[in-house]
Amino acid sequence: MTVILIIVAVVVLLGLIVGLGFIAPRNRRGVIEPPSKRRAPVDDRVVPAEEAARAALVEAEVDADLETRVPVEELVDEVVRDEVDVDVVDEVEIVETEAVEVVAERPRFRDRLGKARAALSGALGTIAGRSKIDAETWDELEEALILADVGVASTQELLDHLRDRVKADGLSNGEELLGALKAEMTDRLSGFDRDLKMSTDAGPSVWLFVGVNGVGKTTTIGKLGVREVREGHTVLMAAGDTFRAAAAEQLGMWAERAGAELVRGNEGGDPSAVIFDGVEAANARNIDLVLADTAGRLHNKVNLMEELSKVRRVAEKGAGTVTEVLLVIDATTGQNGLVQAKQFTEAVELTGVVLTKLDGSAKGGIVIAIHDQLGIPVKLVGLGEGAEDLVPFDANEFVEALFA
Ligand SMILES: Nc1nc2c(ncn2[C@@H]2O[C@H](COP(=O)(O)OP(=O)(O)O)[C@@H](O)[C@H]2O)c(=O)[nH]1
Ligand SMILES: [Mg+2]
Repeated sequence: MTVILIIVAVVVLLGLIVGLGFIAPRNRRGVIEPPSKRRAPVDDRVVPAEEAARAALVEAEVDADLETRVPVEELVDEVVRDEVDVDVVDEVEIVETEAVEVVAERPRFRDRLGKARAALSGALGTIAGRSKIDAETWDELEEALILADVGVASTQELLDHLRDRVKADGLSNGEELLGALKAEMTDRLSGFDRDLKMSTDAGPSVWLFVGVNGVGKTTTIGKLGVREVREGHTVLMAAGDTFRAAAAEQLGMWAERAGAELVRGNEGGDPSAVIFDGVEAANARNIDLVLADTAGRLHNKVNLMEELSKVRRVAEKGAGTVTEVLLVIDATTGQNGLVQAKQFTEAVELTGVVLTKLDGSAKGGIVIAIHDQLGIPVKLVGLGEGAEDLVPFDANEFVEALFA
């Protein structure tokens, strides 16, 4: 009996010990916390993909030596592929836009050159009425040409040539003299290649726009973007004017209108970096053409010219080819435009001129001066502020309009 009691006591004791052993790991509420629900410790080294891309882009910001920098194409490519929200990437934004249909109606020189024509034709009208060509006729013609912005040098060249013609062809009155002047002007404007070139190599073509502030660079890019998209090209606009944020906004509006893409940087950022990244983004997306805007002012002229030389070099460091460097000149600034052109040719080799605002108070003669004195063709002419108001320069049509 005692033995049975002892066995029972031992069994009860063992039971108690085992029972307590099960209860011990439980918490007060009796719930076992599954290990999977436990919070992982915070790891500061884990960064979201967008932030990583952004950090990489910021790191890759040009200013330092571009030869040794991280190749941006991979980064941009990654940004493009990951469709990162443009707001997240504050170093380079790639903005997608949709094409908007624009009704094309090309303005004519004759209709828009009102002021230019008035300047010349008033004076020429008197000359046309002369029955003989004498010293007075030559003086009047010289004055008319200078007033029409042809410039002193080109006016002298024109007059010398006309004197020869008068002798050689026996011209005897004002009307014949003007006929010879018209022919000579047309001749001086002929023989230039005014086509805008596309690269035949792989990778995008880059058209760079330079010129002082306010001449119409951004507007010209916008108009041209509309035209090129309509003609079947894919276009990316690079907002290389980082001087003011508003400049990128203005280009952005044109990009939207044209159905082009936009790459922009931060205000005050490196223009070369923005344009380089624009070219790489265009390459990654098989875009044909990059229209690159630049600032028209910096702290001083030397800075601006150095900046532009760098932009020109850097624009070709990646996959693209610079096929046009277009100087934009405001025709209303007259001979000052020629001075600007001389300065810009020292910084970059120009392939052509865009002469804007010929619809304004411009006198038109600057066209002759640019061809004569610089040997650079005017490729495009701005005849207004609208999308359709950019036309290819046509020598015959232009001279006809001046004399009409
Ligand atoms: N009338 C006229 N205005 C123009 C023409 N091209 C540009 N503009 C205007 O000139 C001003 C300056 O142009 P913008 O493109 O901002 O010049 P940017 O500083 O060189 O980029 C704007 O108000 C344009 O609308 C043109 O061909 N004719
Ligand atoms: Mg601008």
